[in-house]
Amino acid sequence: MRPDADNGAVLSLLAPADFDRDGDVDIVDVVAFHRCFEGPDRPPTASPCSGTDFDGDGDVDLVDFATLQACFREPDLSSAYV
Ligand SMILES: [Ca+2]
Ligand SMILES: [Ca+2]
Repeated sequence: MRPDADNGAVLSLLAPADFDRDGDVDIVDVVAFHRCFEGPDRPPTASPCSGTDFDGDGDVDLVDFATLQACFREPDLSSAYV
């Protein structure tokens, strides 16, 4: 799904895992997440990592990955996170 005036509300719901803001959650977003993945109780050292700590506990671990995984779809398909 691509940004346009008709689907702007849907895109705002996809935003948490759509790191490249192209309207889907695909392998490109997984690669962006992976750069920040450090495991439990270890803050990300890569940059930029804003938005990868989905549960807000200061790390990027498997709990955060579970959220990403729930949103993952093929390229150009909207996320299940709606
Ligand atoms: Ca994306
Ligand atoms: Ca986290």
